Amino acid sequence: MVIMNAYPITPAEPVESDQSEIAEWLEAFDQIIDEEGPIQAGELLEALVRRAHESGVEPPTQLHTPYKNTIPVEQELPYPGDREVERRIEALIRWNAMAMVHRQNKKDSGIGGHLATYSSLATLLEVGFNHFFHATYGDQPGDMIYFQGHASPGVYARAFLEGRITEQQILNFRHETRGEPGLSSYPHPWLMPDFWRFPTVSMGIGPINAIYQARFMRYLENRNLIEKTPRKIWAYIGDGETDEPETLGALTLATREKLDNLIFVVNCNLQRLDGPVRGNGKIISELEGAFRGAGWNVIKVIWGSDWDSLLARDRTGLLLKRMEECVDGEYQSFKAKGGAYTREHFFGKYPELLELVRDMTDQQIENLHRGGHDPKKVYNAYLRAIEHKGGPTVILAKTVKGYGLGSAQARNATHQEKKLTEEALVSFRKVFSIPVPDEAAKEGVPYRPEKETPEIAYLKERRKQLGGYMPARDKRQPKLQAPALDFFADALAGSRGRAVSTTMGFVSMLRALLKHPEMGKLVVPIVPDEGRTFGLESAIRQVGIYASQGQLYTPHDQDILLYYREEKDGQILEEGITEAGSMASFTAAGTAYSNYRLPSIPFYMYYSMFGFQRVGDMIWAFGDARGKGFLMGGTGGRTTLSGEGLQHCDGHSIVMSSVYPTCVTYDPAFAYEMAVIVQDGLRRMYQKGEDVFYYITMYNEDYAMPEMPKGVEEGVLRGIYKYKAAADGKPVLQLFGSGPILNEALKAQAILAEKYGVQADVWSVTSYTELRRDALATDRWNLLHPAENEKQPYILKALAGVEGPIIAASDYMKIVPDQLSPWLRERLVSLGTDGFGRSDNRTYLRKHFEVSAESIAAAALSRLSREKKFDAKKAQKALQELGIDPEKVDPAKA
Ligand SMILES: Cc1ncc(C[n+]2csc(CCOP(=O)(O)OP(=O)(O)O)c2C)c(N)n1
Ligand SMILES: [Mg+2]
Repeated sequence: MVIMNAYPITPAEPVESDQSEIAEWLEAFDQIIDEEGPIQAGELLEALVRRAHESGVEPPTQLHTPYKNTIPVEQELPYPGDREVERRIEALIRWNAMAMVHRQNKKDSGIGGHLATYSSLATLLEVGFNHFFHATYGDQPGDMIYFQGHASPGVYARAFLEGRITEQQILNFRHETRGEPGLSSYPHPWLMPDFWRFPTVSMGIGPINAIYQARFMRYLENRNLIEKTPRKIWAYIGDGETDEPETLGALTLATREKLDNLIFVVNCNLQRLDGPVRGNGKIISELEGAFRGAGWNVIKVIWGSDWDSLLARDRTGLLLKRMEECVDGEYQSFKAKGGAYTREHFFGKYPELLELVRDMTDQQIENLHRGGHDPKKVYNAYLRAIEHKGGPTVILAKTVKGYGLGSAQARNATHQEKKLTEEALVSFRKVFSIPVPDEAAKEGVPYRPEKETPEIAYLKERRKQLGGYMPARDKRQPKLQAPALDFFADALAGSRGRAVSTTMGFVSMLRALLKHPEMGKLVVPIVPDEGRTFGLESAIRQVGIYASQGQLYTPHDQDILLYYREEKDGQILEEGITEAGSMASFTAAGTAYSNYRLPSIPFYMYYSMFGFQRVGDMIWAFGDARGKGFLMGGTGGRTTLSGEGLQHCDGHSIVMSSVYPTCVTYDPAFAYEMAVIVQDGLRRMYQKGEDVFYYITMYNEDYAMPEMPKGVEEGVLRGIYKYKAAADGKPVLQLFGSGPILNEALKAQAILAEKYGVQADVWSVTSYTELRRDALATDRWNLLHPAENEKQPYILKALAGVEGPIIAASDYMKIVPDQLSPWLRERLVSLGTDGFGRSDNRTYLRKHFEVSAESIAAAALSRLSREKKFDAKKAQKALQELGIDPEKVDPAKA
């Protein structure tokens, strides 16, 4: 039996028990540790706990260990690096990180940047850079590092010393738009595509993405798409950041999946932006409980080596008691107020502790380091972490926010500190013995030694040993050949009268793609427990659900064809009910083309209501990361999803998707439109290498899917084409429809013609978003080229010579067609589903939201009458005939 987290258990406060008996037991236990070792001692404890349970004794739940380092001093290995040279390198990096922010704010006040985060993180990163972070394993990708976003100045400063970032870039930190190379504020692959890989600065996104990245790595390994190597994923996280639900929300997945390729390092500087993270408690202990409870291997690095001898001399345990009784608010004050204060208020509480530090000066007390600033402690923790088998590890490293920033250190305001006073600059230089010349020091300018000093040589050599510089992102685009459109022949042929939904149409296409000789294995279907909603059972049978352990049970439905099939090399990521987790998987799969040089093609199918509005920030980061793939918004439309009501019926995801610069949105009505769009998406993203991703709505209304008319492909992709012309060829009116509401427009066309003698064309609008983008780009070009012939946006070209007002209806909000108002002006009347949803059937919902065929016909007649093309009285009467109540409540407000 292997004990994952063998640790000494402090017995609960004895209640009137026999102290001497307890002492005897402890002595016996100590003997077992000495003679048999910690593993056996742990096994004994486990056996005792089991026996206690059997005997009805409730043993105390033990999620916390004493407030000291997890690794005992005697088990530490010596530091393998040259401590002195590494100290000087770190000092240079600290200097440049500080100088970069300081100078920029002197030059351009308010430009921002952070000094305090990196100053607490420096040693934690440097030990990694010098000894742990592998750039590559042969031709296999190496470790992946999620950097704390606000620490980016330190990461730049290192790259500057490595010679990868120029002085001009450093001087243009946060000056990105001046026609000269600059540096982005935070890790943004969009802005620095050969440097940053993982956007992390929106708190919580880094940690959850790191967990699912580690899982995705295993998925690729288990499916034999990449080699198994010892590569690790390191995520550096702020202690304040752990308040985000995304940070801690997926911890159990990491244990369940035994992700020993994952290491979290929490930079516990005890502060966030406004003040202490847990002034009245201890964040390290709280996190220890949370991670341990979730089954993680927890390594605490609380005290630096200079505490070792004090702890060794503390025979009574009083020092540990004092450490445990202090809350973080007090620990913060000790670092903010210095040695004398710490003597008085920390050690001074007990005369014995004062005695313990009697021979130390105040300065020496002030210099008692926290574990996260001690390379040897950090090194040992990292070593344990990478050697740990069977599950993820978290290192809880205690640090000081604003470490070394003089009067800013450990102050509540330190996070916002952007500039240092001259006095602080001098002190900074002194504390770290920064080897920069006087001039540079006084001015706070960046400094890179001109010639190859021992520091620079060492730094480069270490990185060479570890495979190369980091962070670095591979910009190359592995190219795939997209299948030709006729690969989706079934969808193009239509359903031959059978009523099916666009969702079913899509699932058939997905199943075909899964069989594609080259692309099939690269497809990654992702679903958050809605597979049956989308009719994925057949795909589950076809390629199986990924289960790292295989299927340990016989599924109860094994005897039916479409049973719940789990496989070690299953292809579907069935995530359970977590849209955030699914989005994180989508992110790992959608960026694998760069991270693993494996262009996996994710299709993430979900309830469209629980996408952009639920995990929108993660989608934003996906765009930043240059992610590719297909977001498939299922059960789309406020009136098409019947019965589910206000929290489910989506009439706005298309509005939200439109704000993501690299998101290409489509709202198709028919299976052949879906086929044209998906084929083109594969071509653009994976063949042409464009850094875009797709959002495509899918609906669950069944109707006959027509065969693709000739020559509509371009219109489908640009966003609009004429689907059904007026019968007599003389339309006075244009009807736009999207998704299933196109059918309502077609019915309205018939009503108008048959009952009112009004002829209309019907258009399928697959993307208002793309039409608007094209029109905006055309207008911009026209503005910038006044001397050249004006160009026409596609929407106006498509409508050239077309008469009459336009009634545009969709199952989304009116603002969706309104996107074209600048070009269609008063011609455009938008009908849409503004307002909270309801539970009812489609007929009633469409009536309520005024997007039914009758509502469209009524709007058309009303509009024509305003233009004096239809008698107003007749129009009013028509409303009545069509069952429209003019005094009905406005659904936007209902
Ligand atoms: C989602 C989100 N909310 C708020 C912020 C603004 N913010 C930036 S840093 C920060 C405090 C970070 O504290 P912590 O995680 O402890 O990191 P530290 O700087 O202390 O290392 C906040 C609130 C953000 N970046 N992301
Ligand atoms: Mg913090």
